[in-house]
Amino acid sequence: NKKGFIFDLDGVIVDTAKYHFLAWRKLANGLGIDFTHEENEQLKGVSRVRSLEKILEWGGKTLSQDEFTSLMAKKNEEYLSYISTMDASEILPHVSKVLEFLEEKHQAVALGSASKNARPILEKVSLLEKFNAIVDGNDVSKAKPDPEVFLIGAKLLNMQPQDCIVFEDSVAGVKAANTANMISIGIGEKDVLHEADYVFKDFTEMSQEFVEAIISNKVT
Ligand code: G16
Ligand code: MG
Repeated sequence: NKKGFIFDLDGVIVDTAKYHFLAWRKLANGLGIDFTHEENEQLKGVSRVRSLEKILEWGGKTLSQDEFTSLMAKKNEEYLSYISTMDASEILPHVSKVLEFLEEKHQAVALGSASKNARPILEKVSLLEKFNAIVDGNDVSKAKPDPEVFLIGAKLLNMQPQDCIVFEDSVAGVKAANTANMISIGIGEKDVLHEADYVFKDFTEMSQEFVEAIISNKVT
């Protein structure tokens, strides 16, 4: 049996969600806007453009197109400075183990990220060659919660959506996976990711038996 396993990047493979948060908060504070951790959940998995739009909405601010573009560039510069020192030690617990297990079982594995920085990050943590296909923010026209990113992933893996499993840490990403008709597995808090088919706090909580059951159709 062969399934398609599609991994989100930020917050699933590496903990870059904290760097996005720090960079956005710095930028927002510079505009006199603050946002809560709860609001930050709404930025996870969401594109760069949409994230800035949301922050401006929360602060009741409007900007010219030029200012908007320059702030996006500023945020990315700040973010890049955080990720410039990343290495394999920032891979989240048991991620490498899960990827190795899937390889052993000859499963199809893809990345499905909203980030335009996905490839350089995977290179930095030496995981690029673990993926049979990579879909990132440069490949999609519609951001999560639109299912486009995962549907392209399934296509590149030559798998039907219903034979795909998505690992996601964001509400938007779980919605995208559900809309794509894939099995959604939330990585994080149950109360935040309650729309997911299954939720694990992290990959250390997900047993090999569970993955085997998915592969052999005992979990749907
Ligand atoms: C990620 C993050 C989002 C971020 C988006 C765009 O997606 O979760 O917070 O805004 O990518 O990233 P960038 O500014 O690097 O293009 P994912 O889908 O990997 O969680
Ligand atoms: Mg994510």
